[in-house]
Amino acid sequence: MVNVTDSLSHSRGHRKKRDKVKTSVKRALITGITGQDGSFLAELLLAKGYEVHGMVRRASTFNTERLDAIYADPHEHGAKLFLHYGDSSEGAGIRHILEAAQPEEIYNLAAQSHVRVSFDQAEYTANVVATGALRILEAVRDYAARGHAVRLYQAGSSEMFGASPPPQNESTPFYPRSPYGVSKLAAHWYAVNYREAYGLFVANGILFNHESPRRGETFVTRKITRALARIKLGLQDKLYLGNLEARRDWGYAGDYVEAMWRILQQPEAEDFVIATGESHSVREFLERAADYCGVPWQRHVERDSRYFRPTEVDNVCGDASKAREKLGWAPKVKFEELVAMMMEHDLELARQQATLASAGHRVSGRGASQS
Ligand code: NDP
Ligand code: GDR
Repeated sequence: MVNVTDSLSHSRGHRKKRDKVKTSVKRALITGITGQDGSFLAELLLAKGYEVHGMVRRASTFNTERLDAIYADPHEHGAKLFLHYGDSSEGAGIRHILEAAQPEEIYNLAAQSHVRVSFDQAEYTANVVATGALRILEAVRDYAARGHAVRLYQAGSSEMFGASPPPQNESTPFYPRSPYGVSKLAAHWYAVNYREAYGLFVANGILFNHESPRRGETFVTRKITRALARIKLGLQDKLYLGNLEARRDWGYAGDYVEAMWRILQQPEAEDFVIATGESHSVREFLERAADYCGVPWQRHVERDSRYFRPTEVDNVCGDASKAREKLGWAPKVKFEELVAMMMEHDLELARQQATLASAGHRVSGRGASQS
């Protein structure tokens, strides 16, 4: 597990040394580094030779599991990943991290990112997602005024389009349908305003849904693949879901973090839609995943009103022509491959759990009925 405090103190000492010997290594700061996208982006940037700094919020349990594969003890020579405690709800901490890390690129990925939860925690979501982005922009504004050349990526969402009919591109009117969507839209416009008012390099990525085996267990794709695998291995019997008719444009997270990086390498800061251009219903995802592992899903899936949203986004499908033309970006992983990749991963996890269960160990069924 990653020791953030050790990493933080080391990074401060590290900066003192670096101030004396200027290097040409690029430094990036990722907020939300412990999330799905943060972990993929950190891997990508490390592979490109960046020194990567991540903001991690304090939790009572380890929350750095997704970083285990790339973490090296900061005391070791040549460590390139540094973690700092911070939270989007606190501006002072963000400023301290900028001073410690001195990044040339910042990726603001931190968010309460669950749409259904945002209806229960609307005020908190606004604080972290909307005002959190504003706090970063204010810190970046001062950091740039002190002579630092810096570029900021703001993680926007197709949820900002909400009820606007597909296909959605950069000119489609916004019509968010949840506190999360409204908060992301506020962050989007803050970013545009700071770009125009202060000449900062701030770019919005408007990303459609992207998934992976690292997807949080309460988002619908992972909830489905994880539950079907456990049903297949006899570890659970029921899967409770909400609206199966909603349509999403699902891509692969590994492809999408490449787009984030390319957005910050452009000569000018601009906003980009990132999507596959193909949409599927939740039902289609469920059917394909169930076919893949041979589970008769109709026998196991039940509907639960808790998972319906007061206002739903019925249909999103992105038009990423601008990204294709200007960034040279195109998604590599197709829908079918994505489902297979996630199913394979969760079948392996379920096999491990079944082995433990058959040896008499207690195996947690946590998450089987969440969000
Ligand atoms: P995740 O939910 O997997 O990760 C969110 C990250 O934000 C985690 O590292 C989480 O920390 C951190 N975080 C949450 N609250 C705070 C806080 N108060 N202060 C600091 N950090 C916090 O999201 P994804 O990786 O899927 O998404 C990354 C970003 O992209 C998010 O902003 C999301 O809204 C946006 N987005 C995602 C899309 C998708 O399909 N995945 C599509 C479009 C936009 P912890 O690990 O401790 O919970
Ligand atoms: P979304 O993703 O809301 O699009 O936001 P999610 O996987 O939560 O929902 C997709 C669709 O599935 C329907 N659904 C269910 N959803 C969940 N979570 N749980 C269920 O049991 C369930 N049953 C049906 C939902 O109603 C919805 O229509 C994701 C997040 O990553 C955001 O942060 C990001 O901005 C957007 O994608 C783009």
